Amino acid sequence: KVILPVVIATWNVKKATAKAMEVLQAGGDATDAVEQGCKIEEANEKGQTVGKGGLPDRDGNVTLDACIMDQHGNCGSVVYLQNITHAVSVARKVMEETPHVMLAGEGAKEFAILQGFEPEDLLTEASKKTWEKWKVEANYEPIINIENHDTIGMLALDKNGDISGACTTSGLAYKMPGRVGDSPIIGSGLFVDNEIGACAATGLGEEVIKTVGSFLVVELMRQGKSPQAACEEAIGRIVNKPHSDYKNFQVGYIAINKSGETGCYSIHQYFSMTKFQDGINEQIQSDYFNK
Ligand code: SD4
Repeated sequence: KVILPVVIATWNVKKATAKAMEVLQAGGDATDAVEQGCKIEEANEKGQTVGKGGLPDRDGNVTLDACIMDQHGNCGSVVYLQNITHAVSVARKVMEETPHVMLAGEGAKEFAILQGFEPEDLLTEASKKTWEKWKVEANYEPIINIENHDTIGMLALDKNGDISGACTTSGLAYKMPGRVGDSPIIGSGLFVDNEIGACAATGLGEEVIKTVGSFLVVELMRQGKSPQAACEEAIGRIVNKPHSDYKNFQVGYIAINKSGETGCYSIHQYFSMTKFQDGINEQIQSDYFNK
């Protein structure tokens, strides 16, 4: 028998999963849980890949991507959002208050301000220093350091058995201005199908988009695969491409199905998933392809 509720998230984000669990225990649904959980990382200035304090693009602009998807299949997303810390909450407002799914750039920011979000400078002193150091040797190549990732993707299965998910990131550090990754793209960085399960991705977004990774994982689960087997096959789609350059980038998936089974898998070592279930909030090291 499955013990509900369950929360999982990419990387080591125990404070975020604890917040999500607190929301669920207090009677909140899965959508409230993933939003509130993701907000913890967005507000954490020390995390340099999400929300405030996120590392900027190569010109020094912090631009955020986020999305959310609920148990009814509704979704909302913001891309290239500037000056608003809680991108995931703006994505939720797009889902709930507009007839659209995605808002980008200036339009997303104007919408957020109209909704009552306070604009602020997201480039912290620490991230500015890190960027300035990078600029000294900046060789305008995409930086694909496998340690340079900790986008938060979070999936929750609430006590009613409903699933929601959210994803939020400042994207790849020192990306080209205007670049958008997988995280706000429904089906790539996140996908939820309340009849089957859900998946979230982290890592080099371009590779996730090319294989529509999260949708793929959910469809594999629909065909009967466990969350673990589905994540492994989706990583296989990336690494088994002819001429795949997978040795030079990381991608990781987490997934949950309707029965509360979970899985995670990545290309390289050191990916992890945080899981909170039955009173235990733990970091689980992911198995990986490149051994
Ligand atoms: C992106 N997938 O923008 C994100 C980056 C990431 O952990 O996952 N970092 O491509």
